[in-house]
Amino acid sequence: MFPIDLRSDTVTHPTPEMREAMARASVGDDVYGEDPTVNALEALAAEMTGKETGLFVPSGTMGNLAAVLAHCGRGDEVILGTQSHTFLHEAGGISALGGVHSCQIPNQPDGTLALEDIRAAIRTEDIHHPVTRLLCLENTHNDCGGVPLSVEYTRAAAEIAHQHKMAVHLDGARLFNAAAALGVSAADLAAPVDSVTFCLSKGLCAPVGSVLCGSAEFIRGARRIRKQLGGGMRQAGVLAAAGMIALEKMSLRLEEDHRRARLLAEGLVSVPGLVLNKGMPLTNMVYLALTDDVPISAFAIADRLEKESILVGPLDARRLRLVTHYWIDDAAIQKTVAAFRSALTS
Ligand code: TLP
Repeated sequence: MFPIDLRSDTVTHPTPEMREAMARASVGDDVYGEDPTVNALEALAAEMTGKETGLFVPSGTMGNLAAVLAHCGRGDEVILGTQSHTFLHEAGGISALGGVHSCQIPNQPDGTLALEDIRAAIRTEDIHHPVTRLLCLENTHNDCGGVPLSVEYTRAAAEIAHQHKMAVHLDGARLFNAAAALGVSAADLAAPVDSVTFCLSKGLCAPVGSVLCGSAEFIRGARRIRKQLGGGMRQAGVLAAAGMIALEKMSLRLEEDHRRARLLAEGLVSVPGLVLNKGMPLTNMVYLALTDDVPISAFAIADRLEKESILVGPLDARRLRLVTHYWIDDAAIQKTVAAFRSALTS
């Protein structure tokens, strides 16, 4: 029996249909551009994000890294949020491997970067300054609670960047969750930006992979960088086959995960000692905090739940994150709420 694994949507296993498609996939050497399934996936990803072309990469981290390195040279500056995944959780790759300087500005609680902060962060022409080359946004914004950023906001932020001859990259690891939550298409959300990464291996359930999309010229550069990073894969069609199902089918069912995240949040706030510290979920993430009177830590609660085969993600001693996905059903939600209640009241 699988545990009820709410630590992330990255834990999703491929569906039986994906496993069958993986077994049947036509493959070729993708570094030669000869894997038909990868080519089909890249074309579909480009179509769904409204971009010219796509590049299959092993992870969201590599997609963001290849994008930043394709947009920026050594010593150039990227503006990104203090709570962004690229700044917090990608091991400093953009500076370690690309020599790219980061200018971090605060994320607002809704995941956005204030437009006036973006304007103020753009460097003036001065020999002492790095050149501000890129703005990075994240949608949905993970650390801000899985919040979706609207088309209007994305357009306004991108307009500022473009006025200053900067490019805009969108970390859309959960772009399809944002699209489902806002009732718009992924292409609508990506239209204002120059490049976008989205992940197949999170809520979309594929075992491995992300796609970076942008103009043909940009992707040519990113393809070389992927090779430099060691991310050129060979018969990757076995992975891309699962990615096709992720895009064609799994992208259509994400509202179900969002409904369950709300159900989970509603259940958990009825448990004494628990509060939602990033508000009611708008997509698939529930961020919880313990009230001051709770005598045990979030780590202790996670250990206790693990004994009942329920895995949750403590972020620090007082906060936890729970993420819903395809393998979490209504019964799992009820069981999780009951387990929290017994951990906190007995
Ligand atoms: N996020 C993971 C952890 O790394 C925190 C998670 O469990 O949520 N962008 C965003 C917004 C992400 O949330 C993630 C993964 C990535 C990029 C990186 O994707 P991978 O794990 O495929 O490198």
